[in-house]
Amino acid sequence: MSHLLSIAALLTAVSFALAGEVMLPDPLVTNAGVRVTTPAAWPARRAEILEIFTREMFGRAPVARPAGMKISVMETTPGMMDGAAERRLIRLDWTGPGGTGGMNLILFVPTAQQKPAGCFLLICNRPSENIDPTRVQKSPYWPAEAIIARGYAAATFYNDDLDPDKHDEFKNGVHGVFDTLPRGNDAWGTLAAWAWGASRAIDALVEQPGIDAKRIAVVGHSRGGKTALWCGAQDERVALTISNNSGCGGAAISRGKAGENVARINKSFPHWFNANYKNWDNKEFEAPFDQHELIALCAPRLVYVASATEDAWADPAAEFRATVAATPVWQLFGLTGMTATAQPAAEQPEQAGHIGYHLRTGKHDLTEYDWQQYMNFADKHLSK
Ligand code: GTR
Repeated sequence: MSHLLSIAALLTAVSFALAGEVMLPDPLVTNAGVRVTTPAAWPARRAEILEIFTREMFGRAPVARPAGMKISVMETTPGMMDGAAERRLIRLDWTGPGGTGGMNLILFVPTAQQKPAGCFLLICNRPSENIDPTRVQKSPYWPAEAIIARGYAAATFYNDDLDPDKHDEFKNGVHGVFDTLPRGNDAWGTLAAWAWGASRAIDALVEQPGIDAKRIAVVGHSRGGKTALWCGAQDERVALTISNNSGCGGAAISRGKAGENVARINKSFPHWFNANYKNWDNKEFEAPFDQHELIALCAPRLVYVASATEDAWADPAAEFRATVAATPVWQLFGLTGMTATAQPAAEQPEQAGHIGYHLRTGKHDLTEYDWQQYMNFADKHLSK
């Protein structure tokens, strides 16, 4: 009987998927089945969802800000970018049971600013020439000059400083410094280590002169986009969380997803998520969570999701759907989340609500067009 029931449930889910209407877990219903109807009840429900994503997917960081972490401004250089910006090279150092570690943070602060500037922090998962602090090499992946020209500070770090992007059984990077052995099935993976690094970068940014600690945006592309979402989901200092082409394990709904799926991502990148996430290989429809709830963890703060037309591997439709499915949590606060119900056409950004979205023509990439949309959205919603 129960067998028949589960087949029936599966068929229902499949037919929903085929109709493009996937049944999703409701972010506003608690684990005990109680509906959340007031903003005051959201923090407790948020804590439940956060625990699910920690336990089942990204993993538990063994430490928050390490006691004794040192933040050092190694160098301050005025007159960069023809005088438009001051460059600060910042070093963070920490010690844990397994030794020492640290990260470098590159920061450009606009000089022509009356008030402290909002700041875009990029989690860089591309070779470090994309974030050249000398600005001899320029990349649309981090158009620091354009960010400064729009009155924002531009900060970035290289994800490899936290944990190299290869499966080494979690020996190097911050895992080697902080892990207690044996590692549990819920121990943090590599994306959680990068997200932790983004929060440490924010520790440094909030104490920088000329930076408005209330206007910090975290940006990531693809695997960095998944990371940005996990950082923004946990760290309430992030005013605006930006997912660029994050796809599977990021903004895209996993149930019925086209392109990459949970089993495939766990096989190709066994180090990205925790061991428990492998339990959901080919079981997306049974999981007690889906990716719209990762977005919902940021509510009522600002979120932006972007897709590209040729990025079928990420599934742009599934990325957009997640913004719609997360929207009831913003509505709980009397805010609008995603204002469109149908996926906007390419180059028709939807930016009226607290969740922004655009579809860009082209391939899987983070381009200057994407950056300009993020800054347009920040101009509208991140109060000056
Ligand atoms: C792909 C991976 C995606 C995405 C991408 C990237 O190989 O399957 O999930 O993260 O890499 O980071 O560019």
